[in-house]
Amino acid sequence: MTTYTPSAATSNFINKNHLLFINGEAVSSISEQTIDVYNPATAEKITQIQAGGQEDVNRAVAVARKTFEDSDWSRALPSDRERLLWRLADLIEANSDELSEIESIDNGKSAAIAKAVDIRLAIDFLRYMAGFATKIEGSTVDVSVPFMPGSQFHGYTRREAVGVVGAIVAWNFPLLLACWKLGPALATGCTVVLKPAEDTPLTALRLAELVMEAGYPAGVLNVVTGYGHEAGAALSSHPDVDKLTFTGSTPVGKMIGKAAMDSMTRVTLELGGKSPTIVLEDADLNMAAQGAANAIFFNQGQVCCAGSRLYVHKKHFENVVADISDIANSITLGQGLDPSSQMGPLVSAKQFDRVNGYIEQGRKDGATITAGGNGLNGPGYFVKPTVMVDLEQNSKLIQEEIFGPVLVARPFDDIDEVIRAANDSEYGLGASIWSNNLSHVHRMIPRIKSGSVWVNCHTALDPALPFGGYKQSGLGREMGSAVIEHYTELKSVLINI
Ligand code: TXE
Repeated sequence: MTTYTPSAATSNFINKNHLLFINGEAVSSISEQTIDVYNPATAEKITQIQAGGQEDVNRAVAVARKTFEDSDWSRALPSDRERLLWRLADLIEANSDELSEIESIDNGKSAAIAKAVDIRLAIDFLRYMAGFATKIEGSTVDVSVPFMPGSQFHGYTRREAVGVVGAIVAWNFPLLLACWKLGPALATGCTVVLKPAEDTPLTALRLAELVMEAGYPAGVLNVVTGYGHEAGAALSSHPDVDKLTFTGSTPVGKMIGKAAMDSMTRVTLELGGKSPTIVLEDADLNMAAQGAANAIFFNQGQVCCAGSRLYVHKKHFENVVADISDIANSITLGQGLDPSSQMGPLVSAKQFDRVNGYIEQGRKDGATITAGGNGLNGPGYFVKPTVMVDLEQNSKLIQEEIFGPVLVARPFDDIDEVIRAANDSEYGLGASIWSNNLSHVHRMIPRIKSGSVWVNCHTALDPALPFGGYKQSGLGREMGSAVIEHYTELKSVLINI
């Protein structure tokens, strides 16, 4: 197996003694327990992190509370918050080679793709959020309190930072997801306790260093690494957290939502998906086949809005499936630091077993496999891009989130049928329609129950467009101006003049 050597900066960072990051300082966890971190391309241990627990979360939340209530940060002007966020985005950009290498070694994804997509989107989003720091507005409201006749009033609303934010994120886009939480928190003046996924904690720790370098006061961003059932559960049930924001699985999202309600903590959840890719009769078929392949195989299929169900008009079904299968067979699997690698390994042994388990289930259910259909023998957690047909709409592989490079395709006859099939899911995160018939497309968009609908593209994200789920795909929205509402409280003011 070829060994790819990262830059000296990346190696130096990975080889550091990784501690928690609280109040601007690297500190040991109280228990001093650690968690091993692996490179999923080689299954080798690369470093270890602290296994933070309840007491560490208590420390971090106390610091975040103090910093929110009484510090230079609590007195920062909106223009200060804007300037700092720009500086942070600039620092991420200046360090994007290192960050993408760390992400690649920790998560398995291609470093080149991480730089072009994950890190690029994080930078653009922070810059977009920086602009909001100076544009947080309430409104004046004409009021006439009916039971106080004769009085005159001045009524208005203000938006105020929600306070201490507890952010728990998944491992599929570690830095980007952290920035999706951090951006609106820092634009509005909140403080943050971030719990990265135990599988991919490293870029969050590097981000904490960059936050300090950008000039943020200590205590604005605190990072507690650790297991979900320990550090994550402690953060989600902490009574002094004002808002929780989570990206991860739907079952854990529900647990976090329930814990949040015990102390009426505000909560937004970005959860799983089973997004349909719909190819209509009139679509540009080459574009649709390439687009459908990208929709499922990008990031090894570990994308919450991955196009994991493909519905193709019956006239083109066999051709489109054959084209996607050819594309799948041509994808080069390899280590993320290998510049020729187009697809890396899955993030962990757990995900490797899970995805292979689904492929086996598909076989048992009578699927015909037209590409892939197995994992590679180790080391590393590589699964071949896989395409399956001949499964029923109610089969597990069509209904459950696999979170790997596995596409299941079905033919359809007419638009009503495909809309019924597309909506026949407990999830509702994304959907794409491939067509050049504007009238069909515009009539379909309102009928599809998902937070995003893409036309002739899939998983195309822009900081200005909100992102989030219908149904069991979540609550609330990330990005866009909509996210500001989730990081602020709305206060009504009425003055008897
Ligand atoms: O997710 P978890 P897992 C889906 C996807 C995947 C499956 C399992 O289908 O195959 O979930 O992945 C923290 N209290 N998605 O098990 O457990 C955990 O430490 C508080 C879709 O890795 O949800 C990590 O930081 N926090 C998803 C984060 O939750 C807890 C992305 C996500 O881990 C916790 C990831 C608890 N009790 C997985 N238990 C998407 N929306 O894209 C765990 N965590």
